Amino acid sequence: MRRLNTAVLISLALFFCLGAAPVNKPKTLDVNQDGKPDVFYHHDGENVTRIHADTNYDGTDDILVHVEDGKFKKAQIDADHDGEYETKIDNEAQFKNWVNENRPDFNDSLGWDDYSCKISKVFWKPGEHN
Ligand SMILES: [Ca+2]
Ligand SMILES: [Ca+2]
Ligand SMILES: [Ca+2]
Repeated sequence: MRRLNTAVLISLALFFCLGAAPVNKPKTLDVNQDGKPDVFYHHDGENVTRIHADTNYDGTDDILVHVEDGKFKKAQIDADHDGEYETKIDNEAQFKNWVNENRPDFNDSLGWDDYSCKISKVFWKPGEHN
């Protein structure tokens, strides 16, 4: 059984290394404009599927947002930055409030009203590059 699992894992690893995964490179956003991306938007070419962000700019992700079918599913937050996601929020409005209260810098990049936007609309907001 263990050997079988190993074989499956190796095949999966090869599969991802050789092709499939890099097709849709995550879009990134540099919130504090220090030249390093702080928010990563994974997408399937159309919808955002997952977002992770480093909201205290220490180089380690501390917010993970799961999006399913263009809708907010849940967020995991490492509010004390110890590497463990100890806070879970599965309510969209609640997450928005949390971001607004705790990470206002990220209101525009995380606290979205609508996750169902097509990827192109999400990234080229009015007033930004086109
Ligand atoms: Ca940055
Ligand atoms: Ca961080
Ligand atoms: Ca933590």
